Amino acid sequence: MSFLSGGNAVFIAELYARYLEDPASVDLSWRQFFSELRDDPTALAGDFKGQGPLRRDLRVIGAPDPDAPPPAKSKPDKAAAAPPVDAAAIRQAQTDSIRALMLIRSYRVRGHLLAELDPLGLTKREFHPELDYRTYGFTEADLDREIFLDNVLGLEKASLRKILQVLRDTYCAHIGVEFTHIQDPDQKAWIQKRIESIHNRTDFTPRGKQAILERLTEAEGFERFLQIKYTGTKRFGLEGGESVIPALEQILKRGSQLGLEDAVIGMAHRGRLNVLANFLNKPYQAIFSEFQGNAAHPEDVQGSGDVKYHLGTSGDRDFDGKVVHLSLVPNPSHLEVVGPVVVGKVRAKQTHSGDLDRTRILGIIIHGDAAFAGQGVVPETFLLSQLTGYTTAGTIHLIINNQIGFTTAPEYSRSGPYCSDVAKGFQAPVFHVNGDDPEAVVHVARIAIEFRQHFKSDVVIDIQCYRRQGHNESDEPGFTQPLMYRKISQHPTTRALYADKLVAEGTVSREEADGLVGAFHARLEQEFAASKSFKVNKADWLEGKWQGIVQLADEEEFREEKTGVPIDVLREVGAGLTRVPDGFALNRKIARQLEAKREMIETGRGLDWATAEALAFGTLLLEGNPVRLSGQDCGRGTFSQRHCRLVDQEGENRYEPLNILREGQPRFEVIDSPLSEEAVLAFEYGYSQVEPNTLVMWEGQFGDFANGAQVIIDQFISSGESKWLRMSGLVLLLPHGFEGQGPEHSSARWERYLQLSAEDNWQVCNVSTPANYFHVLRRQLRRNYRKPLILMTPKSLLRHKMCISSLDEFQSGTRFYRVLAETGPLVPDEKIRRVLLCSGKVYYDLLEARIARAIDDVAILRVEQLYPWPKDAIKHQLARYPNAEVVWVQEEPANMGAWMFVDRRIEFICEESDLKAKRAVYCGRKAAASPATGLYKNHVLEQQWIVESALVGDLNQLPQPFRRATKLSRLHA
Ligand SMILES: Cc1ncc(C[n+]2csc(CCOP(=O)(O)OP(=O)(O)O)c2C)c(N)n1
Ligand SMILES: [Mg+2]
Repeated sequence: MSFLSGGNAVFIAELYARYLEDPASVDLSWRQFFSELRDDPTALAGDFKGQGPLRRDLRVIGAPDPDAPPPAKSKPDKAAAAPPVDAAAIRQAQTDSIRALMLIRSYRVRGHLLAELDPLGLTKREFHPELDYRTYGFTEADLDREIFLDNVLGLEKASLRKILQVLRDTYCAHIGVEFTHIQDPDQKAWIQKRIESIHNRTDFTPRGKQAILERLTEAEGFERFLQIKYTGTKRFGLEGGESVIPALEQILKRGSQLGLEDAVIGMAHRGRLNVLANFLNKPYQAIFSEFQGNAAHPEDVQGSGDVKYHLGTSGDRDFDGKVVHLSLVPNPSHLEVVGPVVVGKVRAKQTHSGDLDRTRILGIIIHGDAAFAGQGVVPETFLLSQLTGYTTAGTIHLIINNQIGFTTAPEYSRSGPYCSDVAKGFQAPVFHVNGDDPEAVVHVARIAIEFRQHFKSDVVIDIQCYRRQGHNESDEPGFTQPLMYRKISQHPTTRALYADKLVAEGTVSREEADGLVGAFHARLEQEFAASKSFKVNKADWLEGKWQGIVQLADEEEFREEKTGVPIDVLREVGAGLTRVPDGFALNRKIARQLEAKREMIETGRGLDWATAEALAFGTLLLEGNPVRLSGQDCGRGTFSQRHCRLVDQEGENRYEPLNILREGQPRFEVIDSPLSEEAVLAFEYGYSQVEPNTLVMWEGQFGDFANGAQVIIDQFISSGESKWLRMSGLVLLLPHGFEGQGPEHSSARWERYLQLSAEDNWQVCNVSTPANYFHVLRRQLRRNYRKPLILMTPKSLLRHKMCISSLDEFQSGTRFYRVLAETGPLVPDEKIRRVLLCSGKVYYDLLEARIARAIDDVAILRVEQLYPWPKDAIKHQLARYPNAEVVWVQEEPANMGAWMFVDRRIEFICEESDLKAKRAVYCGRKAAASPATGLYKNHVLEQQWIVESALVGDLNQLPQPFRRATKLSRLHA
């Protein structure tokens, strides 16, 4: 029993009457409750604005409106004219109205729980106490008494029976709407009005109904055809979820009327071929040809290719004369990770096509029910939805909810009632709809796109359906869901049910409905015959913004890009970096930093890391390339080094010097990301695929946190070009270096990137000078191809006295060095006793110790780019020291860092060059489970040991890197 029932109801009715006469006479909590009770949720908004619902509420009992103009003499006030009624009748009418309002409100909140959503009828709920009129104090005897509603539900007054009927039609038929969790009163009111005004149903024209039937016929016919021609071949068919096709159609059709011009779509395996063929109009022949084992792209010979249910495509479609460009993003098997890639692409398109209000370009993500509920990247993606640096003004999410994930039933897949529940935390409305009612599906699709275009926020459509076959077409679903599948085998298809309905109501004849099936089948037969000789057109993936960019064909190692910049441009940027608007209250420490920068530029000496970076950004901007950096706290910089956004100490106004270098320059976008790695990195990857001429960077707070985005690294960044022929120039900035901070903040685990390196898939660098950093960043955009750049970035070197460059090293004619050669004053090369090869920060430790000990017969070479392996450059340098021992020095444990990657490669060089050294000796920490010690003292001892051993140790005595360490020491055998 509810607190609103029985005697309570009478008490509340009295309270309400008092509230209506004088809102201040009741307690605040009751005041809020009563104001919410009203039909129109904007009532609440009114409250916020300090005016509010009260005036309208007064009308409920016919009291005069205090603000209304005086009534005309001839038309006496309604209340005044009403015949006198006895107190008991008034009480009854009030109580009825209140109870009815409570009931109505409950349907708005919970009606979806009784909606008939499951085509199989397996999960139908019949009763919910909050949706039972008895809960509110009504009895059966009250069903036919007229209740005054004052236009709530569009009814002036109605019997309880009628009210219930309208509520069930609107909230409990084939559509269940969850929207009362939305806090924005306008959005809530909009949805309520939109669905209540038409009882949540569209009356389709006969032509509209026929169009739906046609789409269903194609969706079903395509799967059936594949089933006949390629029985048992995996295709992850859509059968059972065919309504998705007319839903997508409606989103675009209505969308095009509301300004939509471009949609980027992401989806998983389920129904993908169907969406490609029947929605994106990929030629049926092409798909059949792929089933026959032919390559999807003519260039496939160069890449690994991918299975057909992962491939993407793009093309234009015409909706009543309005053209919409569509693209389906290729995706890996890893469910849901394509979502943020889609959103990143949409953002880039919006930004660079001037879609200022973001209504021209839309992201659509199609999900599976189990994946939507289970994968953490889903809420991470929603998280980006309304953030300034990432928003795309809302994505439409379509869940193909076939009530199963592989063999796992919903009760084992999630803890909440709906697979979509996570979306509610992000204020998205959720439309649950029965997939066997295609008109209802199209109806909600229409509302969804209208909502998105109007409110610019995410919407979820949960199409509840079933999966007619096993997980794939060779799976036996009866092993695990025998009852469900018995039911499915007897269940007519969505198309058959809809055709029956249209025949019964006389919209089409039986012959017409069957004729559609036959005609489509005949068309597919023709396409099938033609597929045998199908030739793929040259793919157009390097057109548009990618024009002029080519695939890397020759050896990266021998390419040299002009990345130096004329001195006057460097000075212009330098001056801009230190400029501060008049009246800007600069933080005192920052003021000192800017002063130091100014001096660096003026004297041309001592340029540090952050200045080099800013010069790289600034010069690219002046050359017409936008720059986008996103990552946690990257505006200031994790190590307080960047400060590319200055904050006024008085008003907290923000100022970005790089955005005001020169009039008309492109945008420098620096975004402090939310605390997500996976979705943010995926987003930036998507962005980089749209914008080859923007320097797009993602920075990890510390390099190790990139492991939260490992999926994106494995599935997209390292392998995307090989699988899908899509390039990306994305840069990953990963703070790395052993400085005694413990196991977590030392290693960016770059061994992982090195292990993934092959076929020139990307570049892995660990540069050690500001100038080389400047050049490696600029190189990204100064090449005629694009490859991701994985960059280990420093921490202590940001402020290291020796880690500086001179302005000369940035000027025209200078370039990036893959290997930094020894320049120290040493004995002649042939007398060099030992060559230390290393990468990154440890170089400075070695150098300082060498100077301190006045050693002159040990040379140190820095490998700045590990992949593509600069074999020639290293060979060239090693050849200078024919009599030297070769040592690889690293800070990381032997099973980490670059050792395993370089060991054999150095050996090949020694062999090829006929050096005295046969291979490199390892000098570094022993293999370890955890990257670094948590005890600072031990760290210092370890570091000293490495440096000492490298410079003067007996190489024969060095511990075996992979022999088990004793408890006492991580270094000594
Ligand atoms: C991250 C991830 N884990 C596991 C799998 C293996 N897998 C492929 S499909 C699938 C079930 C997906 O269920 P659902 O999301 O409901 O989509 P459906 O196949 O039912 O359309 C699973 C577990 C995967 N592809 N990705
Ligand atoms: Mg499923």
